[in-house]
This record gives sequence, structure tokens and C-alpha cells, in this order.
Amino acid sequence: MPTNGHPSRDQPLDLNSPGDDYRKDVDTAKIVVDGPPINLFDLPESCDKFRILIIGKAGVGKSTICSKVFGISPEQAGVSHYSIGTAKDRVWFPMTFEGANENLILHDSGGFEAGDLGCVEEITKFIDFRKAQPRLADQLHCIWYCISCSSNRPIQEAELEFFKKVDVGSIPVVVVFTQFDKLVDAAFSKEVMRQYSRGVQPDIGHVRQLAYHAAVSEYDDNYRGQFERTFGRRNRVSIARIGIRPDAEIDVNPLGGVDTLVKDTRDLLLEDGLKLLWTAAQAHSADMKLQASIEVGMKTFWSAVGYGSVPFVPFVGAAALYKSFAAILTSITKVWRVPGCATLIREPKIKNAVLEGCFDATVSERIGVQFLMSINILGPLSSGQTAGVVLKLIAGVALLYERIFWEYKNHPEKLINRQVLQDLIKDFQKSRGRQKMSNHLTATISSANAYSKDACRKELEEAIEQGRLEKPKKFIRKTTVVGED
Ligand SMILES: Nc1nc2c(ncn2[C@@H]2O[C@H](COP(=O)(O)OP(=O)(O)O)[C@@H](O)[C@H]2O)c(=O)[nH]1
Ligand SMILES: [Mg+2]
Repeated sequence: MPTNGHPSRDQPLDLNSPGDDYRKDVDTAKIVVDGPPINLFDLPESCDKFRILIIGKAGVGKSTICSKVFGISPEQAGVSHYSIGTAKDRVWFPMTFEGANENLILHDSGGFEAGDLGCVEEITKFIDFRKAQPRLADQLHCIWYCISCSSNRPIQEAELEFFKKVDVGSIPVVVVFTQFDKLVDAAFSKEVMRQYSRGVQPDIGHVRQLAYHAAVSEYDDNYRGQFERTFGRRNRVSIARIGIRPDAEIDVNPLGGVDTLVKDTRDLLLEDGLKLLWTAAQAHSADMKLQASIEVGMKTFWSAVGYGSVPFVPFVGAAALYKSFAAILTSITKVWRVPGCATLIREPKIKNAVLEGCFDATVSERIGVQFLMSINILGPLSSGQTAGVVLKLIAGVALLYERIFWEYKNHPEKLINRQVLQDLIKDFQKSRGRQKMSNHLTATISSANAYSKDACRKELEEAIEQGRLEKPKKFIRKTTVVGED
């Protein structure tokens, strides 16, 4: 660890509170804190994209769902309002989305026609081919099978063939009933007619509610219900319903919908690494990404202080802390995957701005901006302070990314560039949310609990929650379905 010119060697800056376990005789330069480099997602190096197969007849809404879930434009996802039907062998051609979503490989069944069992045969060949691949990166990680609610015969020959005969092995399947809003609309019209025919002036709000409930029960009976009656309940199969009106931004389901699809897909995956990869690939749930930020942040933290392999180090030098910060930033960046961000974040100037943005402006004034440029002036910290600083970095980076995520999602036309990023960082530093997060960690993390993984994690989660409570409106989903995302 470089110590030349390290101001703390001669005159360590004492940031410790009275009674803390700071000892001046510890030579921080001799402490080795680098753990082995961590493999963040616990996946083979080559497996950095989530490979998903989407099956369903033309026009059921496959591309629409992909556009919503993966944050790619309808054009990129191939939403077709006019033409339907594509070549049968389309499934063999992987779609990737450089610049828009780097964690995704999509296989779209394309021309899957009702009654044409040749399509199922082609899909089966494709699934078998993928199953036989030795590398995880080349295997299918999940299948979504889409069935439209606008068909009054949801289970047809193709579905019978697929769910009775095709062996998908351990690949999880989500059956997605699409266009659920059409059931709601049909029930709505029916109810309005019924009320008029009885000479009643319909109360639209009330009719909407009735229609929604009628649609849910029809779905439970004739769609989900029929599926379960025909094929039974299966361990590795989950069922979701989606209704995205073409002119609306969101799902009609007040509970469930895209949220459920994203969550169920994650829950069905068996490996933690794949769950993380899924979390990165999906561009819908900020909640899920925040949770994963805590996971990878903590993992990076403990690895950096060498917990478990070397004894916990009470006095981490500043250079090691900076390395930790850089690792935390890199790992959390991978979880959020906001287009354009990863490259910018690598620039030293931006990196330092993020670092500075996680702490009180007053602290940086007190210690000097120089410190924040290199962090080398931090000097030896007690274990409690080390943990506190690192946890603030994890919480800070995660909360900052949540803001970047919404900024990007709410303004898809605007790329996150250097200026936008710097403004977001400044706003974040000044925000009450960041302050609350920071106060919480200052108050709860001490040398007494800094050694406890569970305690650190619990306070980190609480600090992030506090930070989120103060989030300005512009950083949440424009139209909210289930509370905040
Ligand atoms: N009402 C409604 N229309 C939808 C829904 N999903 C897709 N659509 C519309 O259905 C058409 C076909 O959608 P697309 O995603 O291209 O279907 P794909 O052929 O399965 O990929 C488009 O006009 C979509 O806007 C939905 O949930 N509800
Ligand atoms: Mg399509």
C-alpha cells in the first residue's frame, strides 16, 4: 500500500470520538486488507448476459413486455402494431441490445401460430440444443410462455403439446397471461350495459371496480384456473398476468402485473449468481436493484477488510478504504446498469464526485477538498469508523443509483451524460435523504457492532430505508402502481 507523502504517518488526523478504540501506535501501512478479488455474481466469467426465451403467438404482446421489463424501446423489442407473423426459425437468432441493455440475450419465438405444431417442434429443437450446451452462458436461464387473455380458448394444441410433452429440464417457466386489460374492458362494457338496461345511471368509478373484480375472477377461473386444471401445479412453473394498454405506461393490475413477473422470475432461479444477473438485466424494479446493491456492497466490504480470511482489521488505511470504495462502486454499477453510466463512473473525476457526494459537504470542507480527491488524508480509523464510512459508501452509492435509474427511466429520450450525472450527485449530497442515511449510520455503528455482519447489514438496510423516505417525487416512477417501485 503506498504511504509516501501520507500525511497520517506523522500527524494522524484524529477523527475518532472520545472513548473509541483508536490507537496511534498501529502502523496502518503494515496491515494487508486486500482480500482475493471477488467474483461478484459467482458466475463463470463468460456468463454476463441473462438468456431468456419468450414463446407465444404473434400479437400476444411478447415484445411489449420485453420493452417494459428490459428498458429497451418498443422498436428494439420489435413491437408490431400492424404486421404479425415472422419466420419460424427466428428463435435461433439471439437478440442483444448493446448500449440499451448489456445484460440480456433474448430469443423470441416469433412466428408461433395457433394450430401449427411445427412451431412447437422448432422450439423443442431449440430448447434441446440449448440444454445440451456445456457453458452456463449458452444455456437458457428462463422461459416465458405468453398466452393472451383475448383468446377465449387459452389452452390450444400448441399449449397441450408444449406443457405435456416438452422436457425443459431445470429451466424455470413463467406462464404469462397477457392483455388482461381486455378482460377488464369487456367486463366494464358488460356492466355499463347491464346498469343502463336496468335504468341506472352508472357510477363510472364504481363500475371500474366491479369490472376489475369480475375480470380477476374470470381470469382465476378460465385462464389461470384452466391452466392449472389442465397441467397441474408445478414446482418450476409460475403464472403471472399482465395488462399493458398500448396507450398507457403501466400495467392495469394494481397488485401484480409486471412487478410479479419480475419477482417470480427471480424467485424461480436456483443460483444466487443468476438471481443477481437477472436483477441487473431487468430494468423495472428499483427495489430489487437496491436489495442487490446491499448484497454486493456487503460482500465487497467484507472481502475488502478480509473478514473470515484475515482477522478483522481495526485500522484500515485510507488507500485500502479507497480501494474498497472503488470496488463497491464498480459492483453496484453492475447491478443498476444504467446505460452510459458504467463508462462515466470510471472517470476519476466522477468517481471522486460520487465519493464526495456520499458525505456531508461540511465534512469535506473541514477536512479539505484535497482529501476527497485522494482520500489519503483520512488517516487511521477505528473499526467502528471504518465500518461506518464503508456502509455510508454502500448506502450512498445505492441511493444515488436509484435516483439515476429513475432519471433515466422517466426521461428515456435523455441520456445520462457527464453533466446530468454531476448534477444528480450534487442534488444527492444536499438531500435530506442522504443526511438521514448518514445520521443513522453514525448513530448506530460503533466498534461494538462493526464486527458483526448481521448488525452492519441491518443498520445498512435501515439507513437506506431512511434515505428513501426523503426521495423527491421526481425520482419515483411517473405513474405508480403499487406504492413506490
Ligand atoms: N390492450 C393491450 N394491448 C397489448 C398488450 N400487449 C401488447 N399489446 C398490443 O398488441 C400488439 C402486438 O404486441 P407485440 O408486443 O408486438 O406482440 P408480439 O407479436 O407477441 O411481440 C401491439 O399493438 C401492442 O401494443 C396488452 O397487455 N394489452
Ligand atoms: Mg414481437
